[in-house]
Amino acid sequence: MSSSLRNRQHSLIRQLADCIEMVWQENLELSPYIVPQGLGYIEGHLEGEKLIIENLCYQTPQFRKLHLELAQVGTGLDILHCVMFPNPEYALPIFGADIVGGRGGAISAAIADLSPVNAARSLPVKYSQALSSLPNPEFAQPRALPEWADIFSEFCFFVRPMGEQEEQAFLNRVRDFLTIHCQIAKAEAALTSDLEIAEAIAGQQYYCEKQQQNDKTRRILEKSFGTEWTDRYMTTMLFDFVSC
Ligand code: 18B
Repeated sequence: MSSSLRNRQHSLIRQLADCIEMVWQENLELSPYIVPQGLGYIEGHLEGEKLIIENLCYQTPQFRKLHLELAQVGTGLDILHCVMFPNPEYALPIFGADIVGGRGGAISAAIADLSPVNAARSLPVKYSQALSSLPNPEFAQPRALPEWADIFSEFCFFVRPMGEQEEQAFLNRVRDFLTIHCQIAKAEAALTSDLEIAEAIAGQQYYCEKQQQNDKTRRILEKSFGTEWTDRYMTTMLFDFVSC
């Protein structure tokens, strides 16, 4: 996608959006994903603050939905949101990332994780081995996770990157996570046990219900689109799940 929005966003967001798309294209068999009616490109401005959202989605045999979202609030706030929802027939964790920052200014929040959604709520050994062997740079300002965030793995990193060098370190670590994830996913065989598939579906539901509790996301959307729209958006576009 040659996005007009990303070219106007914070350089870390632009670089990460390009990186995510490149890793997907190089490693996965992408097919189009039909975005719900009216939710591809969205503009809203209820309380005077204009919010623009661009959504890009794909699907693959291993992933029911790959979602990359770029958003711009007013003149000062840029957001990148990305979630890779596995097809529940594959025993894969959920990759998620969220970057929030002022344009030209500092990034206030940068988070990425591969979150387990199996019954044991622990990452498959293949993942923990690969992730443990990555370089793990120190960030000067790590951030504490909120209360709802018990869904994340021990590899989750949540920081306020200080300066260009830390932004690049964040980008490199996300690229490593994505590459490991796509390579493991590509080689993964489908589950054959109905019980394990049901557990994967329940794990995705739990993940989504927790993410839907993020009031900081909700508040930004509500200011421009109201509560009803925001509720629909958070449950159908950002964190949708299939029930058993
Ligand atoms: N998120 N984020 O995606 N969120 O979507 N995000 C914020 O500096 C949006 C995800 C996560 O401290 C903040 O405090 C909007 C995924 C966590 O209480 C803002 C959209 C993950 C926090 C937004 C969006 C995720 C957080 C506050 C839709 C993880 C900290 C920024 C486009 C995989 C929450 C700040 C806390 C913060 C906004 C995590 C403004 C509008 C996939 C843990």
